[in-house]
Amino acid sequence: MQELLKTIADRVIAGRVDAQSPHPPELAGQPGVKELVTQALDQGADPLTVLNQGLLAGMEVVGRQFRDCEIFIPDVLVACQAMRAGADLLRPHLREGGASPLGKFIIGTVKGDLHDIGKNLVSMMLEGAGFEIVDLGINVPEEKFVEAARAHPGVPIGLSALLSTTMVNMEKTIRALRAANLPGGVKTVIGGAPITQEFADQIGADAFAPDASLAVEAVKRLMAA
Ligand code: B12
Repeated sequence: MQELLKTIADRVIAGRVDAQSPHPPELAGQPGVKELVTQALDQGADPLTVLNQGLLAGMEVVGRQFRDCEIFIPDVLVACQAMRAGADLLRPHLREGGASPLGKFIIGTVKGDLHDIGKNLVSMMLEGAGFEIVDLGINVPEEKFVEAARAHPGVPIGLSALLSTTMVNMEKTIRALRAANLPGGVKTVIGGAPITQEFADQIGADAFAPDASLAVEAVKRLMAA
């Protein structure tokens, strides 16, 4: 199984979605992430292990190579496509069988920021834990968060940011939510690669989680508080 998980990570890095995909030419005819994830699930692999040790392990390498300028935006985009194809297959398996909705959760990537893989993973894990997700998408302005909070009273809100230049928009969003003075207030949880607990405290977010699994716990804690 370890070998298969490693191959899944390698195929994410190579951006190979499936066996029919023309990219990359040197892997023509070879299985892609879709076939390999299906194979792992058929062999009884734990979906969370496939996510963490296959798909996310691959994305970690992609992140490092992008940072070190070894690969460029088009390479990152094909890797993201492969990662998404695998995540789509895992989604139904991550759902707790027939769990009744625990409540809703609003989530979006803040203004100026187009990164959505982390946000989508957090959504997927929360969905799996029994939450109904209201996904506002990417590049979400403060007003849209406020509008959603008004439409879904008492529902906690998750903010995602991946850029140091857009982290500041988390603070603006939290301020706008407070200024809207909604009955019962609004609880916020934030996350994204550059986000820390210290930053969350500094901007007055109610919670922070460094990854999708801990996000589920953080949201459950927020709702119980
Ligand atoms: C993929 C990627 C892209 C893709 C995005 C595709 C997409 N649909 O998302 C593309 C190619 C479009 C892109 C563009 C850019 N990117 Co980019 N990108 C990345 C990369 C390689 C991976 C990010 C990722 O998806 N990681 C995998 C996911 C699973 O991890 P994650 O997002 O951190 O999410 C986890 C946690 O953080 C947490 N989490 C995330 N959100 C939330 C929300 C809540 C509520 C909670 C609780 C938790 C939580 O849980 C998630 C799951 O465990 C990172 C490198 C890195 N190491 O992060 C750079 C990176 C983020 N990008 C970077 C840059 C600079 C850019 C560009 C400016 C590049 C350019 N010159 O144009 C543009 C900006 C575009 C924009 N306006 O947003 C920099 C940011 C540097 C900085 N400190 O600001 C990074 C760090 C790369 C680098 N080292 O230079 N990028």
